[in-house]
Amino acid sequence: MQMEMKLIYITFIFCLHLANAQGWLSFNGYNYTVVYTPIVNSYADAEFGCAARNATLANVKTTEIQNFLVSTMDRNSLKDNAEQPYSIYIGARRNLTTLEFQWTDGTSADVTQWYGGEPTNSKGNEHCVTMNWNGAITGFKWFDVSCNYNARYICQRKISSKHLVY
Ligand SMILES: [Ca+2]
Repeated sequence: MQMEMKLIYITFIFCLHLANAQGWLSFNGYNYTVVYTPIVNSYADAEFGCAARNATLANVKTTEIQNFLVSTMDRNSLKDNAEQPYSIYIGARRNLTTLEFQWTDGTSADVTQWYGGEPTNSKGNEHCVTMNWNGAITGFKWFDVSCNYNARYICQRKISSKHLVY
């Protein structure tokens, strides 16, 4: 009997681990996950990482989504990015013709969460967007950055009956 209990307990812990590893959280019809590791060194790699999860980079179209994502961030997992701490790619990118920022679905980013003074488009080379957390200073507000930047990323996928929600 004791052995059986042990087995149930181990199975339970294992499932818990899987659920955490999966790490998808739902909000308003979408699942989101923040990929903390490995840190990617370009927007393209972040896109690829989301595609591998049957997802796209997160389109943070509303303040509600922004607030939800901020509330779920694991601050402790954001500590060891040496080059530029605490940056996380989202799905906004500058359209090089109009210079406006667009989401991965081509809609324009009308509601934005820029940090004060951003976007700066420094050296005319900052066409991607990250949330940045440097404690209360930047509070996950957005920065335009080079698309070859070391950062984590957030993926989203629409919830459908095909996807299990953990
Ligand atoms: Ca900038």
